[in-house]
Amino acid sequence: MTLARHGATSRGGVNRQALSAEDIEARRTMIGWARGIGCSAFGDALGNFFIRLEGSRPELAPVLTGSHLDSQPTGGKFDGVYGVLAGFEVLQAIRDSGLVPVRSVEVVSWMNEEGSRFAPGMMGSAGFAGARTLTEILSVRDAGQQSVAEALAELARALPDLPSRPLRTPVHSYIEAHIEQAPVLEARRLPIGIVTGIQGKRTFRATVTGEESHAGTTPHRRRRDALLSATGMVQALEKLCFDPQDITRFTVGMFRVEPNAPSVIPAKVVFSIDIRHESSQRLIELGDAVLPLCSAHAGPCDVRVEELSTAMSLEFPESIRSDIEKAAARLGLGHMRLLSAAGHDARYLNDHCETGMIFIPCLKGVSHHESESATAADLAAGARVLAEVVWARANDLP
Ligand code: HGY
Ligand code: MN
Ligand code: MN
Repeated sequence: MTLARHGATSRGGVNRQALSAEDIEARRTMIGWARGIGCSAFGDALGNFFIRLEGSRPELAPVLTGSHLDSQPTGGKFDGVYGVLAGFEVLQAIRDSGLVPVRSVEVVSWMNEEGSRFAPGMMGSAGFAGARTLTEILSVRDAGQQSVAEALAELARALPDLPSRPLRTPVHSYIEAHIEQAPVLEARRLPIGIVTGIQGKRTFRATVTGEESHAGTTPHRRRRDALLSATGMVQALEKLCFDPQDITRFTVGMFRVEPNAPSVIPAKVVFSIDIRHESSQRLIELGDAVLPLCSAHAGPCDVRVEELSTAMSLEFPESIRSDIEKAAARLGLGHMRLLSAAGHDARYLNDHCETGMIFIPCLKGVSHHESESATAADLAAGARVLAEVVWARANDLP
């Protein structure tokens, strides 16, 4: 609730864009908390933020947990933040126990998981794991044309004494706690989800170019109306992605018209395309059809389609899934295995170290919405399972 004040919206949600003033203030709050329990805090070249509890053998690869502090524009209080704070609770519990783990334990907040200010999302985790280069990330600009590099420079000015660490440092294992963002656990009245994997996702940006002209004097035959062409493309894509089993997920969430004036024929439309499917084969087929379909519906306009992210379906290793399952059983907490339909930073850590995720239910499965909520009992249950798994792995000797 304290962190939710950073970017609080009037309807009880959160708007805390990546590297915004609100994001910086949330980090400042956590630095204070970290130092309060004798832990250190540091960043890296991509604006990822870490809190470290030193183990008895600090030279060993640490166990990492966490998620993200940035939110969607009409986001909730729990998406991402829960994983960061559950991780912080683990550090506090270790401190309070007076025990010292062999491996250090770190809590991370990945930069720009949501991808709403800077597209694509998951920049911090992808860059940390080497799936994206620093150069390509730093050059991405937001709608106001500010680059990630410029936003990171503002972060550095705001938190000048935060030491920085290299990217791709060794990690023993990464466990992320997150709300499910779907209604399965709640419907089954189970507090714990053992996440088996993450469905695939391909995102694109389409730029449709026409020509601005006078709404009253330009005859239809002379128009190059970017909005009409763009809406034709969206309708065609919707038909392409429709499936009776309702497994495919197709979303156009961002649709920017320029010059966006009532009496000017739209000269340009930029829109996002987000396609997800648990079958990588189907995702490849659908994603490969995007450009031809947009071109076929361009009419008198031009269209450019850039693929921003390509991520196939993945499975987390059975070793960490069974650790989570055993911890839930030990704690007497109902649990089930399920696939994540939402994307998470754990996707990129999965290529860097042994990785797994713990889900807890959220109210009606609603997320990316200001009404997002979770119960204290479920939040605590997830943190306890996380603590069990993190503690065991932090004492797993090489
Ligand atoms: O889009 C996603 O799946 C993530 O919640 N940003
Ligand atoms: Mn999230
Ligand atoms: Mn999200």
